[in-house]
Amino acid sequence: MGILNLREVADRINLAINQKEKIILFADADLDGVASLLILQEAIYGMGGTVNLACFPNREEEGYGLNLKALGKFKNEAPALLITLDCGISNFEEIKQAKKDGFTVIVVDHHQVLGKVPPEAFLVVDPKQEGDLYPFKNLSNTGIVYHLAKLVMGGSFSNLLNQSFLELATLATIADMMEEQQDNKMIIEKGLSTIIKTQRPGLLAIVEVCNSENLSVRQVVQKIIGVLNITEFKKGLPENYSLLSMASFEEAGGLAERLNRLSKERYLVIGATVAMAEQIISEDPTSFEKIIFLGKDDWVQVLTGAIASRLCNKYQKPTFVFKISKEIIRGSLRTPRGVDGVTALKQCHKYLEMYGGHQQAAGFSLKTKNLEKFRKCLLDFFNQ
Ligand SMILES: [Mn+2]
Repeated sequence: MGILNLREVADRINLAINQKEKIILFADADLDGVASLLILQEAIYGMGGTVNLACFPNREEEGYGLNLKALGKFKNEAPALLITLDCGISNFEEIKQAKKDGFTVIVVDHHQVLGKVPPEAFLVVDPKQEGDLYPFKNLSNTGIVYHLAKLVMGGSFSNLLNQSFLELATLATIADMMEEQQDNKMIIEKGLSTIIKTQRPGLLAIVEVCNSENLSVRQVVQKIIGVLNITEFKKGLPENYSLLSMASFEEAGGLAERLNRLSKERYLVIGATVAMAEQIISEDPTSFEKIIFLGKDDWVQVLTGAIASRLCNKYQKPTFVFKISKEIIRGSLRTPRGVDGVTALKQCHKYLEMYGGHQQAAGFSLKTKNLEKFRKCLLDFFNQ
């Protein structure tokens, strides 16, 4: 049994290519989203089609997923096929709006389904949705798109492309911390076998920056992910995407060096923020007995996931880390193994604007005025 709706989505994309419909791809800006978009884009080009717009939400400004601000920006492109990648499964309102605007929306996501799939979406692919009989549920989004690309390209899918896509899927699977079993294990084994000598110029440039004699392939890949998984935007595009889509190795070299420097700075900021959080927790341990719930107005929103991960590892408690601004708060949640964070968010969703993710790693946003109510609700939930 294949992944539910995957064949239908591939057929719909081929129809759009043949009828020269506009195609817009909208993906999360982390490595899984970026790799998903790259693969689908290259498959569409491989079939003689065009991607009219490749978009990524800037998390600092737009938060996670499809959002009304982004929709406003490309509203004039309708009618078009709008495909969300590594996001979309919880964008009920936004997809409703997109449909109203004249878009045919397809969701390709791997995050938890919040009860139902967005009803206004034309087609939804998500192995976690009801009725999906595909046995393996923990593919990265890029892993799903890899299968989609195969279906879109059919007989035109070359060995070279297959290997290149597997390299991207490998990076995404490890970056998203998907369990390395079954399908994922296979993807990673194949991807790692060629990644150091990759044909993709931008990836080769970052390999060169991260590689050194004493490191295993796996360690090099971990370094690459450290550099590429969180990203800065430049001219509206995340720089990891810019790098991985560059056609010349020479051009890519400079950007790879710069991203590597940026990531080192970023690790210093993460370290300093974690230290500050630990200080706050040690001064008032009773307030953090059940959950770690912490945010400041000068914390960097794109780093909240990494900060929450470290704190959750150390304290082994559900950990909520967020950046506070005047109107809206955005943040990340990490939970110890066996604790389902999405269910906690679902329980308190009336205080939230937006939430979603995986059991162990999720995101949320809320109005600043609801912060205390949200905290109380979480405490009630985790006190049960
Ligand atoms: Mn993902």
